[in-house]
Amino acid sequence: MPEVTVTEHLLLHQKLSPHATGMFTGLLYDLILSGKSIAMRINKAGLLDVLGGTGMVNVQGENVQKLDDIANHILLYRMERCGALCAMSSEEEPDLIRVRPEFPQGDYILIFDPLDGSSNIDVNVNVGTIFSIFHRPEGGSGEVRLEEVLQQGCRQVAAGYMLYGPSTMLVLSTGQGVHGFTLDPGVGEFLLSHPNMQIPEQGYIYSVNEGNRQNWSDASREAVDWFHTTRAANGKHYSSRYVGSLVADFHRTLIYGGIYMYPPDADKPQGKLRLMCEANPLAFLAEQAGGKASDGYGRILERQPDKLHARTPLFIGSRRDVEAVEAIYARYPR
Ligand code: P6P
Repeated sequence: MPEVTVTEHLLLHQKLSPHATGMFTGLLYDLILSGKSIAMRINKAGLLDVLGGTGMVNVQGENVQKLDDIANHILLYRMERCGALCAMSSEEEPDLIRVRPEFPQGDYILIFDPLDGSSNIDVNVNVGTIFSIFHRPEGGSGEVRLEEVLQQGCRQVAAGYMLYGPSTMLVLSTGQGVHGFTLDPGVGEFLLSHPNMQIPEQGYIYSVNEGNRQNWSDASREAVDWFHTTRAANGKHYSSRYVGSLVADFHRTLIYGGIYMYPPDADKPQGKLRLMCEANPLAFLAEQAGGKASDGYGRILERQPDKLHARTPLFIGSRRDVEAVEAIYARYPR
């Protein structure tokens, strides 16, 4: 396969929206540079003093790992200087971050989870950076207001993730399909390796933390039990796979099909996953790849966030597998 870089792919193969100009490719350049920097630290984590926790607890109530903090600060530093943003939101930061006036301003808004799945770092399991990109609403000027950031996921102009695993990958959509790029460490470039990624219409893998079963509602139990008793796309029974890193579980689902589920439970009635920095970007990718993403009752991309760190239940993957869950939930009142 000829070596197609991300920039070439965007400029030659993606009819970027008219107002994109070079600002978007500039945004992506600095996002990719941040990912390479994070990947370099993760690949040597065992040799640097970057494993384990910081002893801090973040706005999510989660223990902050050292690499969470490193990844977060790499992205905040780099992206504030990229010249394409007016504001950012990080899973690790309680409040909206407005680009300071001493830095070049742009019209894009970046929302990210700097290092998803970081509880797995100490055991060398895949982790990733998830990002969501919006345009500031038309006519917005002066200090960015929170209302301008709290947009439905269907208004994203781009979304994707960087997956730090056996190879480092960038999976990206700008609204014209989903395309995967693999980092060639020899040249330091992400090169097109997975053009036009498509989720199979039905899969043979379901992915959920069944340890939460005792806290699920009847609807959630029935939805998960469906995958215990229904014949999968391969004519056999469904297999269960759960990495515990959303990016890794989603990436497998994107390629092999099937479904990833994080139902609400008694402890987390709105679900655990964050709408804006986890569910929305992956839902954008899932739909662009021919799949679906639901909260059990409707499209993730139509949920209206009421706050930066809003949570949501998530059922995402093959269209027929997600629809099977929605048909079960439809029989239970909200
Ligand atoms: P549990 C990681 O903290 C994360 O946000 C996702 O990456 C992952 O899918 C999920 O939480 C795992 O949660 O409750 O199964 O450990």
